[in-house]
Amino acid sequence: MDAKKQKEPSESPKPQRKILLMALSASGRTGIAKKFIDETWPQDDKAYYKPTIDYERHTRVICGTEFVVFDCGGQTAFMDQFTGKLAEFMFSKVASLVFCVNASANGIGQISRAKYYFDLALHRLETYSPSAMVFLILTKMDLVPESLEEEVVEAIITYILHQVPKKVIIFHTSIFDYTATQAVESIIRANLQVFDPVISQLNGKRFKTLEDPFHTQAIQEALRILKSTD
Ligand SMILES: Nc1nc2c(ncn2[C@@H]2O[C@H](COP(=O)(O)OP(=O)(O)O)[C@@H](O)[C@H]2O)c(=O)[nH]1
Ligand SMILES: [Mg+2]
Repeated sequence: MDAKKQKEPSESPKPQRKILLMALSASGRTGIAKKFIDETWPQDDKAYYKPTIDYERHTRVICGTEFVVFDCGGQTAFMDQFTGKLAEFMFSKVASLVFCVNASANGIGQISRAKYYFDLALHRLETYSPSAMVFLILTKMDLVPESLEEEVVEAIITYILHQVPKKVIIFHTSIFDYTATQAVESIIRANLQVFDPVISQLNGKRFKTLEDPFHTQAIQEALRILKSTD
């Protein structure tokens, strides 16, 4: 056999999914990014956290699909750039926008800024990647007293989704329990189109915390897809 031919790559390029992770600073965005790129990362290891400068790009291959995760710095100057002069670069070919909102008191104190950038990001997405999925993660839920949880979640969702025409899938997470991992797994599954995650009916009133009652079905579906790509 021709040696030159042997060296040619036999595989077709992997399908890619660009995931844009956005949030104001210290909203727990990098904590979520880590779940995409390194499942083994200990959730409570604070040494991993440092302010994200500009953006960090990570890749990971899952089920033959390359996930390209952009962890976008949350300082105003960066957010203005991403939604301004870098908008075409940032928002083109996006499969999913994952926007994190810090549900703790600190986050609620900045919610109008979060809403401003969320709306701006949705506008840019509409221009450059109109078919992208949108996920909203309410982070740091462990810092919300249980007695206020429902009220806080409902208030944040109502505020953030005010006049948002697009379907938005919502998760509530804490890095100190399994919810952050579950949310990321669901987003990955949605991007692999294994099955739709639990979708909130976003009328500003009804929402669901993440549950995955479909383990068996999901595993069977994943196996079917894996087998068909053999
Ligand atoms: N209590 C609590 N703290 C969190 C959670 N997620 C992140 N943090 C903390 O919040 C700070 C900022 O998190 P980070 O992921 O770096 O936020 P980023 O600036 O949005 O990337 C860090 O000190 C984290 O330990 C969470 O779910 N619960
Ligand atoms: Mg960060």
